Amino acid sequence: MVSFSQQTYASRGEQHAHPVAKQLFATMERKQSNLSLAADVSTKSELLEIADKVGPYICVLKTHIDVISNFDQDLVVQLQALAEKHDFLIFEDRKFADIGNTVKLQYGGGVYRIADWAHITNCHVIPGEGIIQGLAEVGMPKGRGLLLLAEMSSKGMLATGAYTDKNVDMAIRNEFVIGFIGSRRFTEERDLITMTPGVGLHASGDALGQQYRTPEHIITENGSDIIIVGRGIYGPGKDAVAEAQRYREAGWNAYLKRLDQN
Ligand code: BMP
Repeated sequence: MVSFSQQTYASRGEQHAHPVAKQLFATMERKQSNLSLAADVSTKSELLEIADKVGPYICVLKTHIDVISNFDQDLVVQLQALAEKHDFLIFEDRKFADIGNTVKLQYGGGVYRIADWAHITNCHVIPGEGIIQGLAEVGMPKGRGLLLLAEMSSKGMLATGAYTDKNVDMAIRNEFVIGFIGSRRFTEERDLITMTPGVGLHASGDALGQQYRTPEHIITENGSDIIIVGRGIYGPGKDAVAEAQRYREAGWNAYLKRLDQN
């Protein structure tokens, strides 16, 4: 069988059974973008502004909704409108990590009601498989998808070896799971999408343990599918639109190069 990383995003989308994965692959192909923006800004207006400016170049907008100091329901309404306008999916990087019953409450309710607006969210599997089942009870009926944090990008991270392997096993047997946060392709048993944070063209890291690798390393060499970029796009003194264009091109060229290696 041809490895999933040797197939086009378009054909993977056509074959995929999960509605969110299908939509994501189709969006990537349509926009020729495997770039996700990590929009870690702290106010409603900043988030809406960057989503509107960078929206045309990304396939996924990744949010940390709990860092927005003046969050309200209108923010979500406007984010959804921008997702329609610019054709991207919304990924709330919530990193759930509690028992199944608690994450159900956190995902479906509370102030943020994440399951109502985020196409994708993610979790740690540290509590065991019940966390996936709890999130699936809320997210599956709404047609949402889940990523497992099989690895992290930060220095000294503990998600390695047997723990990473357990993530892969759980992902394969849970249809709510569409993929991973991690640095590479993890399995050929099922088409699970890898999204990789810690991507930068210029810096090697930050003062708090973040580590950056290039799009080419992540996409061409490691077989990951989507690059997640934050400060590389909107950091101090940067022209966010120009940087988003640059990362989109770098990510897409790395994907074309991977296909060429067939
Ligand atoms: P930046 O490109 O500015 O370093 O941002 C990276 C983003 O990806 C942040 O939103 C962070 O929460 C997220 N992230 C990460 O950096 N490493 C991981 O392993 C998992 C993440 O979600």
